[in-house]
Amino acid sequence: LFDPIHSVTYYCNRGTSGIDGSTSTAAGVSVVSANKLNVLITGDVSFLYDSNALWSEYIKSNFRIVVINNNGGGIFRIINGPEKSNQLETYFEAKHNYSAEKICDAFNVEYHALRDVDNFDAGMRDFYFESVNGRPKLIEIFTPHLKNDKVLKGFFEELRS
Ligand SMILES: Cc1ncc(C[n+]2csc(CCOP(=O)(O)OP(=O)(O)O)c2C)c(N)n1
Repeated sequence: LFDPIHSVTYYCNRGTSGIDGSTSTAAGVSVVSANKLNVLITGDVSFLYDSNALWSEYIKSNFRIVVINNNGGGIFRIINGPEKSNQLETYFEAKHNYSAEKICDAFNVEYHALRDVDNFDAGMRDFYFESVNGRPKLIEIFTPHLKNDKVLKGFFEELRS
């Protein structure tokens, strides 16, 4: 979806086990590349599934997590099929009220939230500063649940044109 930045090394989990261990993978990579900034970009469901990845004294301030919280697995409004099901919200999207902020409290991770576009640039800049206590940082970006798929589909159209 985006041109790669050549100075950045990209890693990803994919396949049927994709979301279960993605935070653990990123945490592990950050431990073995301690002199580099490691940024995990993830969804709310993926983050919550694997939150126990934060149970580690080895992860430090070079580990940063960006959670894009659209309140569920937004992918199921984008791929064909589930959007026609009356089980969409409960069983495909797995809409929830769990809190990334409370998980950060539990694991001593510095938490930030972004709720509107106006604060985006300043919020992201702060997020990339050194953390106060040497611990990892997480920024949660809230996006509108029901607009999310329309924005992404619009972006696909732009790429095609
Ligand atoms: C272990 C595992 N279980 C289920 C899936 C199927 N799956 C793919 S994406 C997804 C939801 C991801 O939701 P979220 O992380 O919030 O990202 P979004 O779709 O909103 O971008 C699920 C359940 C998977 N890939 N891996």
